[in-house]
Amino acid sequence: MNRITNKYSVTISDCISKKTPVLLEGKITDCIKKAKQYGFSAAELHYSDPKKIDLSDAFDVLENESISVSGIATGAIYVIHKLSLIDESNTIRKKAIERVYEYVDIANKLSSTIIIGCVRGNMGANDDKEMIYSRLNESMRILCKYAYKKNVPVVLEAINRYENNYLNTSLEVKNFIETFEIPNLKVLLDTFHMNIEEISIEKAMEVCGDKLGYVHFADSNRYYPGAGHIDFKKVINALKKINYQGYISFECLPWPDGITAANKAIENIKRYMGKAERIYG
Ligand code: LER
Ligand code: MN
Repeated sequence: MNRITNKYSVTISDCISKKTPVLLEGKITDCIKKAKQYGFSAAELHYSDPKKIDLSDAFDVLENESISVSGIATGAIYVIHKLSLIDESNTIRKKAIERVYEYVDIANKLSSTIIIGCVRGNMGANDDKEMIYSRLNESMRILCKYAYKKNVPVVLEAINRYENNYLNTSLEVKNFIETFEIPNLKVLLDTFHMNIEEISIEKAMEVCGDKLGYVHFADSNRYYPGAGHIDFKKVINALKKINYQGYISFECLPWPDGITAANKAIENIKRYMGKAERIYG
């Protein structure tokens, strides 16, 4: 009988806002201590600039608190700095890839995964889909090769249509990554996006099977699990069926505030885990 993963991670940043799905704010070392105190086994880093990731004391604190860095988000490269992996300019694509390299170097030091979400950019109204896929393919090939040499896993996220206008579903991302023969590239599924895009969240997870490398949990309104209407018992059962052993990272809006949301998220998910076990065995 498969056992469900018990690796929970919380999103952290040097600067959080009501509109971005990050829960804890502050210096990495302080956030790591808080994450441990609230019962998480890892933190996911959301920093607008890799240079702001101060590793000086982080190693000691990570070791003392026996906590890991599960993932490093790269979305700021596009959202803030406007560099994308599919830009028509070779120079901009190269700059975007080089920015990802900076995060990969940190991921290598922290034994973490790199998250490729919004940095893939958006298609223009008149862009040809095949050309866009081929640009993304080329950029991903280059950066996954770099990450592979540094022993860093990479995950590509399915994101809802209102934020990214292609690669919105689990199947689209899975099919895309299967065109690669790169062993360090897997799918990231986020329940908030899935609630918008998928016919069935559970089936979409099952479709990914062992290609699923990372999971973001947030409820239908992007608040903590339990504050909306996604049935997390079913989601947990789907993860169990495919024997998912990766991280469940809480990428939720800090509502009513980040600390309350982080505590509610972990408390509710542990309860749903127990219920899922009783219902589905
Ligand atoms: C990134 O993981 C994500 O889910 C996007 O919606 C960024 O907000
Ligand atoms: Mn996400």
